Amino acid sequence: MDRHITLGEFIIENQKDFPYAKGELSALLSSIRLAGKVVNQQINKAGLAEILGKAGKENVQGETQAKLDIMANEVFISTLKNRGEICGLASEELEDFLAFDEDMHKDAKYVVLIDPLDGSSNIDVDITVGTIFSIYRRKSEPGTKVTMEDFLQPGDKQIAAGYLIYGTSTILVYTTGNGVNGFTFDPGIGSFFLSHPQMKFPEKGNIYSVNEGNYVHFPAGVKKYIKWVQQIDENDGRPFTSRYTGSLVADFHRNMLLGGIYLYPQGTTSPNGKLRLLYECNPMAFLTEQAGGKASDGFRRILELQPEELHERVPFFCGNKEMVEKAEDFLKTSG
Ligand code: AHM
Ligand code: MG
Repeated sequence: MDRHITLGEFIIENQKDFPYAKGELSALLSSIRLAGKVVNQQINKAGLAEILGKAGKENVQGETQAKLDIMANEVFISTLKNRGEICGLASEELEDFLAFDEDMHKDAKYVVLIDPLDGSSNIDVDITVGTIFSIYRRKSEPGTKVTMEDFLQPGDKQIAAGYLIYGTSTILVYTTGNGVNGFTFDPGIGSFFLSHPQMKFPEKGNIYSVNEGNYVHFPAGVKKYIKWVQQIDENDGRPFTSRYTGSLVADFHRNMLLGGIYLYPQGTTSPNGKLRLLYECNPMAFLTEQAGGKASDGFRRILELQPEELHERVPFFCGNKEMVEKAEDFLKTSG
């Protein structure tokens, strides 16, 4: 890896892409970088520090929280709050959004939506997890208290989005609407270095990522698509390879590097699938499109969906354009 450009330098250098930017977005991205370093360090020593396992509480979605879910949530909230660049934050782990209205936040223009620890079922078994973030400009007047409307914006209004992947390396990947770039953390130096400039889905992909244990619940179109990817066809490299970790960040990252599709469809017991529009699908959809891919709910572009509530779920299909379009064709014809 070429250790020439740090994430900090890159953020400052690219600040000029924003005609209205006065450095707040750069400062906000730097706060996310800092919180990511703290969470990364905690995850790495989790087994030793005895912070693995369940916390004995449920989050707003009725899911059991892991100790690290709570830790990551607290680290991101306190880091972002203490630096004053945002006026509010919504988290997958909290029922309501937080409004920051101390003096230091009064001119803040941005709100952040976050899934602090994605893939938390993988924490205790040493499999990759991640953090997903999404940034919008507030709609309400600066100086007033943030409102629900500031958070319920369609994904195409995102100013920036990205994720941290805590894997064999820790990598921060983000976009501000000008391509997708990835930065690998060097723990010896304590800095992220540009390692994946201008990330793009390869032209063709041959990986599909889906929880096939739910097959029986899927709509007919998805069942047919899965059977189609498993058929032999030398022209397009089928059967495709199945890879599914249970961490969206890990499955997405691999598919963007190698070419593939990620699916979390609706099912008979979960009419909107599992993934959350605001914390997971919108940021991943923004990255997907910026990397030349496609993200939809099977019929509609994710980034155009008008959110109705903070924790709403949506079926999610994202990855190489051609692969997502094929899945959509099956859904259109078979439902
Ligand atoms: P989480 O944010 O509570 O960890 O849930 C989201 C995760 C995704 O990372 C992953 O792709 C999916 O849930 C896995 O769900 P399942 O175990 O149903 O396959
Ligand atoms: Mg998640």
